Amino acid sequence: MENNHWWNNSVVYQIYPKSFQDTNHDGVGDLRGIIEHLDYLKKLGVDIIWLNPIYESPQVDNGYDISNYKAINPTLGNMDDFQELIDGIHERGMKLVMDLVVNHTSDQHHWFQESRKGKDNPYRDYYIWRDGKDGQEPNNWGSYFSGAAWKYDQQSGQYYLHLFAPQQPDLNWENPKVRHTVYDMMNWWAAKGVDGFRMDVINLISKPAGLPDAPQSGDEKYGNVEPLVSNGPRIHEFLQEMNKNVMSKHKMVTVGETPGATPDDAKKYANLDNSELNMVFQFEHMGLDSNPNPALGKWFDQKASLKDLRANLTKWQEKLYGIAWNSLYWNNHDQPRVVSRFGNDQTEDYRVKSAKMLATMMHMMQGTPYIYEGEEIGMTNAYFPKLEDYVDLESINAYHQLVDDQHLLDGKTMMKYIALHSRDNARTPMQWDDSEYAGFSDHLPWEKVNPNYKQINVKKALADQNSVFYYYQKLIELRHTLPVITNGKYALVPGNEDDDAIFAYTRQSDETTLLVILNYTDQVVERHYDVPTKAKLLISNYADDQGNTIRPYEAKVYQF
Ligand code: TEU
Ligand code: CA
Repeated sequence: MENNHWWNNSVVYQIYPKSFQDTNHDGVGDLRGIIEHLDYLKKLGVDIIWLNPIYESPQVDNGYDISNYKAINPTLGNMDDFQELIDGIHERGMKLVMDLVVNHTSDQHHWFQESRKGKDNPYRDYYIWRDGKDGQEPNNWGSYFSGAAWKYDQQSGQYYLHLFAPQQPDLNWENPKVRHTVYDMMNWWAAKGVDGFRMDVINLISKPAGLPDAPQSGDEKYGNVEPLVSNGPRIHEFLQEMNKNVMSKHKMVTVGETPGATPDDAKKYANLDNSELNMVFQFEHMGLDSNPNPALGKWFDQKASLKDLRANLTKWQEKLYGIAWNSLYWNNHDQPRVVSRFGNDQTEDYRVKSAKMLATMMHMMQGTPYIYEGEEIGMTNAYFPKLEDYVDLESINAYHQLVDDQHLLDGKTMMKYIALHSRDNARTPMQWDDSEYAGFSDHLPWEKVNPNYKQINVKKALADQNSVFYYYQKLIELRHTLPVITNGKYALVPGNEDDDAIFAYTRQSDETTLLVILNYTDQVVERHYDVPTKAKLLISNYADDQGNTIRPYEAKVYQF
């Protein structure tokens, strides 16, 4: 099975613009800061750059609350900077993917400002308004950011739906005007040269008819909306319509963010027939270390076991093969740092080795790999100790709901969980060098710098041939030069299913086979694999190969 789209053997680099590079001394990253580092990204070898939202926004949720879809946030730059950025990307043979946030807008968007004026305003039906039930919210839905998903609006006497913050009202996709306005806006950006979109929570846009109550269990204060609103009744119709109106007219790449999507859902969203999206971000492997109590959600301190991780990644590789296309990721702006979460950041040696091992695990699979800024130098969680150190509303709201309001956790335990799982771990400034503020800015940054920036930074990584950076560079180069990484069939090595320490899989094409051997632990183990004598060691994170003896966090890939 050949996968021939321009993006099939591409690697994506995700930039969180606010935290990448500040150039105008205000402590906030900006578009000119990205322009300054395009040669760095070219050196790494990535093909596509995805930017988190750079549109006009009051920044209640760092740009995921958009007040004007066709304007650049002035803190980040202007349209001329944007043009220079996109030209700079294209001149270097790379592509640009923008974030598309159309499940909701900001409450400052003029559509919502109009909508709340009253029931007969022409924009009323752009959003989801309902009467209360017995003096309460219209249903039991809880918001992703704690509290109810409904807010009562005094001015117009009804509640509006917000699956995220109250300042992020949900758009009404049942209204064809909303849909076609979105398609026009997408075509407007495409005309500016944008090469694709990452679609924020795109599988939440079709709400179930009648908006029934959501499942609610035990300690949960509100119903859990995700099983109810994800993959809703008209979602495939909407995406096919979008595809006809937008994607089919351009050489675009699209990735949908789809919490709650299973492989069967992904087969529809990301089918190779190109009728909807090109791929989706699924969340199953991101949920393996969640709390067993649903009321506590992701707040927990246990590591995912190798058994669960291997079974999950294997399921996605096998189920989508020949039918749909996978995205491959460990990190993004919502997730803790991979080396701290699935690897080991306790010693410098283990940090480097485990970062490379986890990179190998993902980058040898079938799909499109995404690298999140700083992952390529092995940046770690920040482990900030105090609630005041955190900026993100998700962590702060969750603390107040679970500790102060519901008394489900004591403050100390919650702070431990936040240190491990807060989204702020991903959003600390990029560590460029060992100067004050890590070379990110010469002004106090909007979000604190990780205190380990003197040890972990780009300058150091570029000066060390054994750094995590050069390992990622090599993985990217292998993907570009070996078609088996794009097209080969994935299989677990027989007998590996129950191994507590080693993950071993193969990728096979008519011409060649890759054997990937990964030690997920800090233990030395002995394993025998049939490696033909003519096999070549393609890449490894140790200086030598000790055959059947596999050292802590060792990763090796043979080709034969
Ligand atoms: O995230 C959607 C989403 O699923 C998150 O709420 C996720 O569950 C959570 O962040 C995990 O801790 C997208 C964006 O990636 C996120 O940054 C936005 O805050 C959110 O949508 C609302 O737009
Ligand atoms: Ca700035």
